[in-house]
Amino acid sequence: MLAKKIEIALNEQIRIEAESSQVYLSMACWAETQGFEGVAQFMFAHSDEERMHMLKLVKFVNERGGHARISQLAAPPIDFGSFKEMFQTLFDHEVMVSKSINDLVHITLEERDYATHNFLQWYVAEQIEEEALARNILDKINLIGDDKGGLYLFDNDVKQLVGQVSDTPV
Ligand code: OFO
Repeated sequence: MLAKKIEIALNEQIRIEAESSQVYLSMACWAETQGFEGVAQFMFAHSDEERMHMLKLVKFVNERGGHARISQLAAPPIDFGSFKEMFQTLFDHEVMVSKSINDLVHITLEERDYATHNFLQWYVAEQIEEEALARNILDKINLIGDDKGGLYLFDNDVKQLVGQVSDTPV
């Protein structure tokens, strides 16, 4: 049985994962309207992945006797300025999510809920991967700057990452 404090914190994480999915969906739409198919595919896949992160939490909460609450979500940005700004936003977002997961893990230790603590280790590992991937992309785009040819090649490169994102087990 979940302690109320844990249930509330997990529900908060459910909202964060759902909002992540919306943010990446909006990024996908922006990239698609700019003609960057590779980046768009990457973002659509990433959006799906975030939804899976959310669903995994939803199922866990309900299975442990809690009630997963599906809440209203904040609207994501619609314009991202440039690819550099967009990937910076993505990186900052993942850092925020990692902090939120860490806070959640901390609460489980305070409450001595070792089952939830164990369950959350998957998210801890996932955040390490997601931050590394975002940092990697950001480094590349910082090298390219505004060079059109470079951005074209970058778009193709990012397409290769789509499998990597969607292969993540949930
Ligand atoms: Fe759910 O990992 Fe990104 O946000």
